[in-house]
Amino acid sequence: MHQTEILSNIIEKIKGSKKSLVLSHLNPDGDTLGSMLALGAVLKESGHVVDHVVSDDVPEVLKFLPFAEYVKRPESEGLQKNYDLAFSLDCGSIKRLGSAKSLWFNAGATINIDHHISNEGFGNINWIEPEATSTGQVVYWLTKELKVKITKEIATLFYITLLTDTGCFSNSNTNAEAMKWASELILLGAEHEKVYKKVFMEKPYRAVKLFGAALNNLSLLEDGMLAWTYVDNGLMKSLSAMSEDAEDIVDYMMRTKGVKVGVFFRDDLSEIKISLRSNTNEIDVSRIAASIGGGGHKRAAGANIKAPFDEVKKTVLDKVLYELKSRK
Ligand SMILES: [Mn+2]
Repeated sequence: MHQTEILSNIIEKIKGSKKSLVLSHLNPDGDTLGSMLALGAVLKESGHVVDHVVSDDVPEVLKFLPFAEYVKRPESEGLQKNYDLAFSLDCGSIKRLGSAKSLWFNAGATINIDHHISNEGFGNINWIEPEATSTGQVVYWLTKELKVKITKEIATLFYITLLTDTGCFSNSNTNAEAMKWASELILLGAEHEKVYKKVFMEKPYRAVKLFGAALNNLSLLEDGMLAWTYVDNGLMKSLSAMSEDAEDIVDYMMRTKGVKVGVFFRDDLSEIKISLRSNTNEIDVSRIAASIGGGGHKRAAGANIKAPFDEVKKTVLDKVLYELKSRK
């Protein structure tokens, strides 16, 4: 199922190298961090010296992840220089690497591993598997091929990529393959109960309050097929909320009966962050996101726009309404 030639190229690169850099995307989630930390451990096991770099902070709810203590910022002291290899995990576009971009460009070879259909192919080697449940699953295939032992910690990291990217086994990518993989990981010792509890059942109070405020702002359009809401910077500030606290709001909106598309806006003063979700294969939100400079998957995508909120709101909602109307 995976692309054998690309895979053997990557294996060859890994075998011929010693110093590696592994990178997650801005505003890191369970998939990008889980796949980066798992790959870091696998490369170490293959004899590499590895640096783990993210341009944003690791969200509080993900700090418990095995090896999360290794994560550094691009500007941190003590990073190696002249990497043989740089790996980008779960980043659809080079922009998503943030200020780690300069480290990426200085590496001997760059390897882009992802499952976003919209991936721009910005690496020397690009291994993009849109059918993979998570980027973590692509790293899992690589690990198997490298014949590195999957420890309990690595299995737990893979499990979190699966759990978060399937929306706790509820999204359209929750198929027999995903369930089979979950079973394999649990047999390998993945701490599945702990992961679920830590990520989903220990939200900070401020995040739960933010959730409530966002749901209070919820509106429906187009006979209830479009749900949208927003939070502004004033609200975020009054709750001392952080961007990570707003992560799940858009997914929760999609529980509304009859909703086909959900849009969530967050105005953080410097720009408007837009999250898009689709409940139906008829509407591909990655195309809508791409038309405003973002990207993602068919059913989950996003973009950031520097423009006044009312303008952005109108542009995005009009695009979604157009899609909904043309499919009636
Ligand atoms: Mn992902």
